[in-house]
Amino acid sequence: MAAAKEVKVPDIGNFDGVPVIEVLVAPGDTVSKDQGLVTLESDKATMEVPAPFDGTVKEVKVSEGDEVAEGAVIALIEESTSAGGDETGKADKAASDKGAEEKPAAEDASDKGDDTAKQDDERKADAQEKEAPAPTPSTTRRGPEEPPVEPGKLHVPGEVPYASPAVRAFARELGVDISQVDGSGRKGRITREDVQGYVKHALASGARPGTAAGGGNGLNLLPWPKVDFAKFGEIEEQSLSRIKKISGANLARNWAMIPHVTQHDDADITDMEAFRKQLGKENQDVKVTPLVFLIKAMVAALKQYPQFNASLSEDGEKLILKKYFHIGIAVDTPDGLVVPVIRDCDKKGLLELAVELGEISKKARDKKLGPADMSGGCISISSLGGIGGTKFTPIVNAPEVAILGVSRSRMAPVWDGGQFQPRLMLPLSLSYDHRVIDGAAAARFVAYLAKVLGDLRRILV
Ligand code: CAO
Repeated sequence: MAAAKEVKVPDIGNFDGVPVIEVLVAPGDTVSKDQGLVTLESDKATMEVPAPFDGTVKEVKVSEGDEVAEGAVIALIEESTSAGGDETGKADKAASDKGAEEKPAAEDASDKGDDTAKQDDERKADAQEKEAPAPTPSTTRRGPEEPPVEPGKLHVPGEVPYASPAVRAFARELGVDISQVDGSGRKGRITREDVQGYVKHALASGARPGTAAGGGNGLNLLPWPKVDFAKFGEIEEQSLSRIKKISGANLARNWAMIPHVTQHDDADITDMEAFRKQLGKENQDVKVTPLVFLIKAMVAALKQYPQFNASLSEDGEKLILKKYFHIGIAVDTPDGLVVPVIRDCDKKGLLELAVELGEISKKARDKKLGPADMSGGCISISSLGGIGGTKFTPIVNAPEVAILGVSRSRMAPVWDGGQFQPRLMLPLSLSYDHRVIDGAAAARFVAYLAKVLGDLRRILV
């Protein structure tokens, strides 16, 4: 019998303390290669840590609510000697994949029926509470191991709220800041119903989830219209995907908190397009689209105007200027929008970027992107050029300070001083954070981008 091997958290980018939101296996389970063992959730995404080989789980080293970093041991697995894994393993995988894709922990609990789920939840929390070591101030664990509240005492804002990981996950999905929710459970524990009640109250009072109900940083907007659409005709309800819920909350925050302005301009890409076509003919195994030229032009513009390669500090007091050139690319997937990042674009050639763009787009559409793939971006490009449109106003991807929207190129008559010439024009739309970028700087930045795209030799300057 082979000795059990340690399975560790792989490279998840520059993240420490990433919460384990779901443990998908238990000792004794048969697992097959690539089957998810645990689910981690950073601010950007959720990802599963997969089994590196077929085998049997001997020990699980983490619990829901633990926080982990690269290299942390997740489980001990004894590698199976038979190749290919057995049918049980495959069935387990199918079940766990389904669970991971379709049912966050919180929803699992709710599906059991409110009472049973609530009792299960209470029992689990109680058991874990008894087993948990005495918490210390430096502890990095979260969830049920957090300090219990005195009997009967409700949560006071500012204190660490006490809620199970399932309830926390549920609150996160709804964009609710759990520290704002009062707990009605035993010892002041926050229950799923408390979160639901908070959202209902927030909606009724005009505030949105994630803001203090009826005040705080709430925008004091009218309540969301409540309409019985079925009264007007046939309808069908569809749940939003997990990506849509996460990106939706981010987009709403960025739209509400960043004073956006969008600057439009056109680049003459007639010569660039001729070169692109030539490059495509010479390298038929690589798809070279206008986007890779935009990435290179973006690097040149960021070098020329460094305040666009920057982020505001959390307190809004400082600008953090970046000396690297990592560019986020908005990718449309059936589940929603994701923004993987291509790193060190200044050091890569057009063909290398084209290959990488193809790889990350595929990875995004195959739902294989992890937090590391989506972090560290300096500025984003959202290209709808392959689809159509003349202009649009993209939303800045905080904490970046600008985003470039690209629409479809078109032939247009351009006056050359003596006559009109047919030129291929590419519409550019730069949305920027007006707290950081002045309108004149944005106009110069986009004009420079257009100049580089009009004469690619400028990339070398
Ligand atoms: N003008 C004219 N044609 C364009 C173009 C433009 N600006 N940009 C791309 N095209 C062409 C390409 O050359 C390609 O043509 P062929 O099929 O003849 O080779 C075709 O349109 C399709 O391109 P593509 O979309 O597959 O490739 P891309 O490199 O341009 O974009 C990717 C890749 C992943 C960014 C894109 O597929 C995508 O997902 N875009 C949507 C992004 C999005 O949803 N943004 C909105 C976010 S909300 O702010």
